[in-house]
Amino acid sequence: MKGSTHGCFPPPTNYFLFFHPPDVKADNTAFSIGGIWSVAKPSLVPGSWVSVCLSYTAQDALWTYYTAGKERASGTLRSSKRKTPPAEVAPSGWLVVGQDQDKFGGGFQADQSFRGQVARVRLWGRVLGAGEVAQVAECGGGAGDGLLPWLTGAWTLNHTARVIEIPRDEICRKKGPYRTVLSPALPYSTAEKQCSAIKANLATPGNREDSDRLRTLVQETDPSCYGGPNQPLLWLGATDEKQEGEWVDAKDAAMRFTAWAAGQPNGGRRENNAAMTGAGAWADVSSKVFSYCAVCDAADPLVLTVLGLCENLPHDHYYVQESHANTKPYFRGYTVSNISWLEDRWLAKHPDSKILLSYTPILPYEYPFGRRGWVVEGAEGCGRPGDGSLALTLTTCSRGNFTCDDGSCLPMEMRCDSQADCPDESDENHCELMTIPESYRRHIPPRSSQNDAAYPVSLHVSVLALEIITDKMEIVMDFEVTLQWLDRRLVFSDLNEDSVINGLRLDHLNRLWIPEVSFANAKGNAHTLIDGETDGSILRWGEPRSGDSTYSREVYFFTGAENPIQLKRKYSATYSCSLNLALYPFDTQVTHEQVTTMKGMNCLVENVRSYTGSGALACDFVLGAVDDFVSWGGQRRQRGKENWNSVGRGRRGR
Ligand SMILES: [Ca+2]
Ligand SMILES: [Ca+2]
Ligand SMILES: [Ca+2]
Repeated sequence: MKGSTHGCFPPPTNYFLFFHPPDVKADNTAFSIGGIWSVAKPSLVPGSWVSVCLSYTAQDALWTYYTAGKERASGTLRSSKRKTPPAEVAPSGWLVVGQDQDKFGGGFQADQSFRGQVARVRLWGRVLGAGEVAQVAECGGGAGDGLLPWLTGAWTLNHTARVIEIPRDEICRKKGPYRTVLSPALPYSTAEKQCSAIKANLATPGNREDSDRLRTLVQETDPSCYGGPNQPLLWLGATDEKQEGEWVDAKDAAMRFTAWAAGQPNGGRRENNAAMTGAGAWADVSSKVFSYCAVCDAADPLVLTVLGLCENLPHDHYYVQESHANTKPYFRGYTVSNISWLEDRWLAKHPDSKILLSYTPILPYEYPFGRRGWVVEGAEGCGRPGDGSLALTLTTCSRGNFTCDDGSCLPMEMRCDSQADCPDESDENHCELMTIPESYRRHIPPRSSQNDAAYPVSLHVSVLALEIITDKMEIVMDFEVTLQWLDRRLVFSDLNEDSVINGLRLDHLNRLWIPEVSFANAKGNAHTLIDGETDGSILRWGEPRSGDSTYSREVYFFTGAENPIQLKRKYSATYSCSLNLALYPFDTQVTHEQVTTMKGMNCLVENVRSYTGSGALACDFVLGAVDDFVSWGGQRRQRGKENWNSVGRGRRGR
């Protein structure tokens, strides 16, 4: 099977269905038997032939899913409604390939069809063993043809489906290496980087035959690489950089085959890389001086995902390197578009669309892998007026990874964590942290939900120091106020587990609604402040949601409904004390720190009781048990007590 499907869940008339529906997570393959659905993964590698096998026994409802001859998933097919497994399949019926039938033997829709190639579909009347499945995957005949052999003439063709001849070797050939030619001549370090950006290594031939194939591939792809039989043609992955005289390939494996020209290697510590001549002989050369063509070898086909294509662009999001054309790799989209090189630029074309995307590299050997500025012709960028350019990312990185501008991949956790991890440090660029919608009004407090008028804010006061000025009967208190609240109007991006890294700048804070708290019985006008001393941050409490492929950078979004804003600031306030300190320290007296909310916080007061000092603050104090006087929509969250406890009862110690 080779290609991709677009379809929808069918009515229950189909006894057996097996496909890759777009409404199931993209990595999964779905199937149903007798109307009961299940999902298996991983799915197919797009653009390359893969054997797919599903086995099922009606007695115990056991299924096993194989791709490329290996077991990938298994399970039992039962539904919550129907405890019994589906009945055995009834005699007579239709076997439809590439479509789900909406009615018996028909009701086909072109936009729900499989797009790609299918070969050697067979059905067996028994469950094949794992060994047999592996044999079938390699086009071996051990399992026989089963109930239904693959007869190309036996099928009725609908719509645009047609029969093509595919050489058996193309389906059954041993996989890899998948080769990508880099040309024209380029420096060694650039070639190495380009290969690594597509999860490949600089090629080193494994035997004489392979050496000839490599040479022919380069010469045929770009004749300009060939300078004559005795001139270097391409870089090899072979190096003795680490240990002089000990040559290894690009994966650090010992050489299985070498073809040194007479007298080579001879460069000692000055020449630590190998190049192959037009005649296939090797020489050690310096990586710093020369430029040659190169070939990247990968175990899997080169599949590129394009990020940043906005919705009005028809181009495919996935491309597979199918061949080489015009001296460069040629990428075919899952449906009909392609990415190819023409004269001096890379073009992404869709045959049915006048919209052309192009990228013109500064240096002719630069590839569009990674994040690049593309020009949009025939349409205004992403629909924004005057926007004819677009940042597109062509990436080989898998889900959960971030693509650096140069194409290398990092775990998403390294994105915006204040440490440069990409070779070009691009993981720390464009760390937006927060999106404030245009409709945001900072004088309007957030709401906890549609029906809820009141809004909870957590207030935590932590006393840092107390000084008693006996002659004035005053207490000077140093304390830290922590406020936490949720603002569901906001969206945060790429939050870090360490909230220090999610720090909000003053200009952020000045655009947000901020609760204000005053220290009512302190002397003077004492209240919370937003200034350079205020420490604002976002706490990552919720699960991330991945941005879709219209974003040119992989992004994790966090909703303001789950991830609170936190403000911390230290204050010093003077309280007039009505204590009689004559007997101090031999008695117990009580004073209050009064905290009230003010200014635009009438909605708060319902849920946040003002703290009126239910416990005493001690002069030589002990901070004791605490009150939880705040709840988030009625649900207290356990995030470590210290975050939630107010300054509590202090007891005068002795
Ligand atoms: Ca050397
Ligand atoms: Ca040499
Ligand atoms: Ca980083």
